[in-house]
Formats: sequence, structure tokens, C-alpha cells
Amino acid sequence: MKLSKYFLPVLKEVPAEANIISHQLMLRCGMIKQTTAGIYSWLPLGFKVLKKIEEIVHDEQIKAGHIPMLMPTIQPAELWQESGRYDDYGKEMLRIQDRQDRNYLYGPTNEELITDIFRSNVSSYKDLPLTLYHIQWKFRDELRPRFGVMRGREFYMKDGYNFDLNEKDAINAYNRHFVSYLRTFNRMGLQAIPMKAETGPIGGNYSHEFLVLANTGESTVFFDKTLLDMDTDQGKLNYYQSRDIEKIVERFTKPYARTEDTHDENLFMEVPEDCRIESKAIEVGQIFYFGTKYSEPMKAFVVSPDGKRVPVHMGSHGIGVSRLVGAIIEASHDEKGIIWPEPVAPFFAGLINLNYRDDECIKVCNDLYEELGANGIEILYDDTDERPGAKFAKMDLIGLPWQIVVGPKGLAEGKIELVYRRTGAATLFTVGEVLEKVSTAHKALLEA
Ligand code: 5CA
Repeated sequence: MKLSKYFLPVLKEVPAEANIISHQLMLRCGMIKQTTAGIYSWLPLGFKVLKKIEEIVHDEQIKAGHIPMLMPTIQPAELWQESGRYDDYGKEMLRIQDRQDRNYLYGPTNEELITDIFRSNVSSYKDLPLTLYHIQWKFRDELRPRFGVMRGREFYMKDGYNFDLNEKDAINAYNRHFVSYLRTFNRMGLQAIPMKAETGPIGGNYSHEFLVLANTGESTVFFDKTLLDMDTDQGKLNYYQSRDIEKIVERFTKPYARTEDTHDENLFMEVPEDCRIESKAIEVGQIFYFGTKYSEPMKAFVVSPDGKRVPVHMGSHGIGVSRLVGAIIEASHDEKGIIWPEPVAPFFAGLINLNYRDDECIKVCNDLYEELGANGIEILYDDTDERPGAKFAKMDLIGLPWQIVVGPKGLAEGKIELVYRRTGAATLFTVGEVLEKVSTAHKALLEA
């Protein structure tokens, strides 16, 4: 993409309404624009990151054997009256009437809708286990929307729902989600720690939240430091070897780790003092097992192997896809701007032409742009007539993993500069060497 043809409305000033770094950086980089309180437009750069995160979420869900689909944002009130949540959910639910005065709502979550789809189509244990998921916009009329996309009113969420014959199978599904979530966040460069959590308006018996440590986080967490040293990339897995998956869950749930709501000071005191950590954190995902809470009132029954009609056991599993954009920035930035982990970076490299009037610079930049592009590498080429200082500052701000800098002085010696944004390390190479280094780094990313 040539910057002269792109839409990247970078702001010079720190916007007054933003008081945490991720929100400031997202506004300054022209990633989002607030439409009204807690509702944002995703501008091209932000939209690219959102889609990269979404792709990783899909990939790991499909690897775990879960099936993607898409449900609507608007749901009929009747389904929520059946489960009893239409009245329970309170003011966070946005209620809507159509021209015939029929009641609808903008979905804050989808347990009822998916249970309705299930009961209309599945009636035998032979069709289980089944896990369906979608990634769709949600609306919750939060009392205090704040911190940009971190606590929006409209937000993008992955929500998955498992249907199983009994509690044991449903716990296997819970464990699959647990392990797939560890991997999902790991692939985005995040260390998300699973912690025992309260179930809130979703209800149920067990729940874990996945939290990324950050002093701007809204949750308070208490945990054993040894969790920070545990590797969340589990290598190749067979998700249907239930015992193997369960062992991973056991390993991660053994050390003390709880959110404020479930915190037990006496148990926490049993953790050696130098391992006790209390911190602020951002909740990026949550999983629930709630048995027959929805299937019983909504009559989602299957015929069991011994011929009885039994309500299915269910759980639901969410990832805050839009919140993750903010969480990743909170975890990965410096005083100059964002430092994108490669798998979610909007472009793999930025290309800076220091003299837009110099024929040789233009030719080298165009050749690099064409050749890297032909190798499937996304490049943002700053071909504008801005001054070099402004170009450097902009590239640092938007934080692409690599920067390629082409200027007349270097070219006179046959060299251009390659900068690694995370460390700031800058080295002079020939054009051929830069092509090779960037292509090799990109290949490593694809193979990871
Ligand atoms: N039905 C269940 C699981 S699908 C559910 O709704 N879970 S949840 O309430 O925990 O939401 C799932 C994830 O969505 C959260 O972990 C959080 O990362 C994200 N989320 C929740 N509320 C917001 C919000 N107001 N703004 C941005 N992300 C949010």
C-alpha cells in the first residue's frame, strides 16, 4: 500500500478524551474514530489489525474442532423470556421495537439463540459432541464505557457454545477451550493467565477468565508468580485426547490464580510470600460451564443411548476480539508508539523514501515495493512529500515490525537501512540483503 493512496488520518496531538495509552495510540494512529460514547468506527489501519486477530481466533478454534457460523445481532425477546434472562439482564440490554411493536434486543451474547438453533435441529446423542461458534458484534449498554475499545458498548466478540450429553463430556469441551485460549493469546504475543472467576449474568458452575497483566486493567487479580514462567504454547495437540488436554488444564489451575470476586485471602497466604502477586489486569476471554441452565427451560433435549430424553449440558466461551487490539497495545508499546507483535501487525514492514524527488531513491523503493509485494509481504510505502523526521515519527508511531529506509546518501554507497522496531537496531545492507532478510523473517512468521 502506498501511503499517498491510503487513508491514515494520524493525529499530532494526544486526544484529551483518552486517558490510557492504548486508547491514545489508537486515536493518534488513525485506527479508530469514536462515533458516539462506546461506539467506534474502525478506520483502515485499525480494521486490518482487528481482522488479523480475528483470523488467529478462527484458526485456533477450527484446530480445536469447533465449527464457525454466523448469527444475527438482533434477537427476538421471546427467546430470552423462555430462559428467564429477558427480565434478569437489566439495563445493559438494548431493547428495540419494530413497527408492529414486537420486542427485540441487540444481542449482548447468544446462549438463547444458539440453544434455539440446536433444539430445532438436533435430537440424538449421536450428533454430540458439538461446538458451534461465531464472531459477531455485541451490544451492552455499559454504565461507564471507557478506555476506547477496551470497554465499549458495541464490541466484537467470539462466542462459542458446546453441546454435550453429560457433565463429563461438557468438561472436556471446557478444557478444550481452556487450552485453545492459551494458544490463541500466545500467538498474539500475549501472556494471558487463566484465573478462577465468578460466572455473573451468564451463570453456571465453573468459570475461568483469561487475563493479561497491565496496570491500566480494570480487574484486580491475585496469583502465584510461577504461572508467569509457564509456557502457553503447547506444541502440536490432539484436542480429542481428553486426558492429555485435562493434564494441561490441571497444570495451569494448580497454582493459585483468582480474580477479585473469587479471591480467598487464606488460600492466597499459603502461596510462598515471594511468589504472591497482586496486580491489575485486562480480561481478554472467559469460559463457562453451566450444565442445563438454558437447555432445561428451553427444552433442548436429546435422546440418550438408553433411550431417555435428557437436557444437553452446555457451556459458553468468549474472546474479546476488539478489546484485544487495545490489550495488545497496552502490553507492547514504547514512548514512540506501538510495537506490533508480527502476527497481528497491520503491515509487515514500512518503506520510507527519504527523498521523494530523487530518481534513484524512487526506483529502488518501487523495486522493493514490487518485489516484496510479489512475495506476499504487506508493505506500507511512505511515498509522500513529507520531511524525513515526520516520516520516521509516523512509522515509529504505527509500529510496524520492520522499517526499510532508502536515502540518497546510503544509496551512493549501495546501501539502505533496515530497522527492527522492537529493539531499534538499525543496520546498513545492500538492497538484495534487505530483500532476503525481510523475506526470511516473513517466512518464519508464516511457519510459526
Ligand atoms: N456468553 C459468554 C461467553 S461467550 C460471555 O458473554 N462472556 S463475557 O461476558 O465474559 O464476554 C466475553 C469477552 O468479551 C470478555 O472476556 C471480554 O474480553 C469481552 N468483553 C465483554 N464486555 C466487553 C466490552 N464492554 N467491551 C469490550 N469487550 C468486552
